[in-house]
Amino acid sequence: MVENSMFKSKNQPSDSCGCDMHQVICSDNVTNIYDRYASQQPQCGYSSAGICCTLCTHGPCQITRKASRGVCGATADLMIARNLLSKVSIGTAANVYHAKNNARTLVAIGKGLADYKIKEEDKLRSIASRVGLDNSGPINDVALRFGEFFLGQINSNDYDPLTLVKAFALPQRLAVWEKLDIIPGGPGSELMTSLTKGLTNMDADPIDLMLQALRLGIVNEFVGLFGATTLQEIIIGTAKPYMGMASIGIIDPKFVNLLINGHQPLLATKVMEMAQEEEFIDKAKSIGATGIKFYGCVCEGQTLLNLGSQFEGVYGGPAGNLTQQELILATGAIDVMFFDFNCVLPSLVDVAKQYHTKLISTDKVVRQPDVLRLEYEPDKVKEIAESILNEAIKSYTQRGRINIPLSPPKAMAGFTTESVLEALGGKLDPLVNLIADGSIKGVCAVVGCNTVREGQSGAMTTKLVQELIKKDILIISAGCTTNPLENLGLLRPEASTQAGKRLDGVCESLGVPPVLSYGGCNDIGKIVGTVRAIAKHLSVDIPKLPIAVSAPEFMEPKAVADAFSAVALGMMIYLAPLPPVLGSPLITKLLTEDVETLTGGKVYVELDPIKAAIGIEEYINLKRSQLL
Ligand code: XCC
Repeated sequence: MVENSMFKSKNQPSDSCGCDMHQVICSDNVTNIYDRYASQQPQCGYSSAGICCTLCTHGPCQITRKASRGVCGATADLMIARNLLSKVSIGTAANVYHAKNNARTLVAIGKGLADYKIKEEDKLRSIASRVGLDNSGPINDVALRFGEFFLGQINSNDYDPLTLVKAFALPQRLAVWEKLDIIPGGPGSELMTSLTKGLTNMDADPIDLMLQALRLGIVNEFVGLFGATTLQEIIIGTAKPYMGMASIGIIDPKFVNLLINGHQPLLATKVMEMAQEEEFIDKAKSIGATGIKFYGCVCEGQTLLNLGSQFEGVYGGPAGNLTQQELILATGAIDVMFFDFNCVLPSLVDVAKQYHTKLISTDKVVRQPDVLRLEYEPDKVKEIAESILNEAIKSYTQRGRINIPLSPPKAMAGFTTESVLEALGGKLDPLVNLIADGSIKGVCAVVGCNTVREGQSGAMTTKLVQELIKKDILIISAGCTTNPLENLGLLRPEASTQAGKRLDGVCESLGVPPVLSYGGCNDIGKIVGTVRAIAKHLSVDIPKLPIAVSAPEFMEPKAVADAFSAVALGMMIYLAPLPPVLGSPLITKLLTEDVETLTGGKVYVELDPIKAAIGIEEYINLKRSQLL
């Protein structure tokens, strides 16, 4: 690969495929996330500590040695609490939006308007009866009833406690939330209240703002993440263990190639289904391609790998995460990239032009100037899918230079509460016994994004995971964090030799890797499902379990909302990089210590992955000693 003077930043991809492609994109003088990060240095210290406010025209204000308050009188505590609540609001809104699209699809299926068949009938009937609906009769009638019920929950008032929360939360959790008065009502209404509280000179009580953030955390889990995962599974199927491939190296230039990006795979599964029809295979062959293939980017790539067994030979695997999005296009071998939700870098329009890729937006919330819009509507999936395939076939003929790095690693994915149970003979007892006898010391979820901050870009995630598995702590991953773990081969069953002896023994006997991928970041909802099942099985509340959560390279508002969900659920969540709260000793202490006395959950921050692994192990050991 060509050395280039632009290839100068210290913050490079942590994997060799990414490094190679970074050199390519730099040699081509094309904008990319690594170089833009370097150009932004040094970044603002006030914002990093959370002590700035741009809400009104008295400002912008910063808290400094000579100014302990903004012009309006807001303290650092208030600025930080208000900013945090605003991030939790954005993140919760986004997850609920995703859930709403799934519920709309259920309604359309129920009315016979959408070209989908319910794949998980039992699951749908079971959740319908949990919320008190009639679950008998034709399955499409149940889909209509549940879909309309779910949309009704989204639009309900914030003074009526949500049925979804009352039906699915553990009774012990409900009691904790009742005491704190944070059992939420409808998401739309709760979000309106939250944003109103965040107005200038409105709610000036940092503690009240943080309680509202916890309330949104509950909405985020029981409407956003639940709707994004469970409703999706009902429509397109539940994941099953599957051995696939990952990394940028999976792209096969002989095929017409489509990159799927986002979080909402309903449309993508339909496009992949149609790509297998003779009509499209013939069209691809007529222009000299071997066939049509799909790859995933960001979380949808991981979610689709989990459904890999349904798309054998069509879905090539997850090519990369957000930090690699531009690098994937720089291969020159992606003919169409279609995206349905975050994360889509705003720079893509320019990058795509350089490498011939045709961009297509498939949801009204993702728009870029001059990008073709074929927006998802449940009753139009077939015609949208057809147009996407035709665009890809057209674009294939426009290719220029191709640059594909190294051979890709294998990756086993497709885990979920059901498949973990299946691997253990259909019962939770074996898992509980393995934890009780120390073969598995505990479980740590490793979720969320990767950032391009120096020392991160996957490096932080992989170091943390390598340390944790050495300590016999089983990893469940979800989100873009899975990508660097795949690139390092940690999702292969053979990777268990890198784990401690006891965990290695468990993985070997079950034929699974020490990192179990649950899919994309929305699939965090499925991780919570597993945790809830274990707690229920043991008849204890969630904070009693030797289970921790970590987001070692968290990046954006959905992750902040997820962090508040974890704290509300009573779990410790480890975060890096530093969340923008350190300018307020009050909020820092509240989130890292005091909240534990309220919900049983807390935030743990540590920038060194080795020390972080020790901290997580100590937490797990403490929970073990209290439980066993
Ligand atoms: Fe975006 Fe989920 Fe984060 Fe990946 S993991 S960088 S949000 S795509 Ni949520």
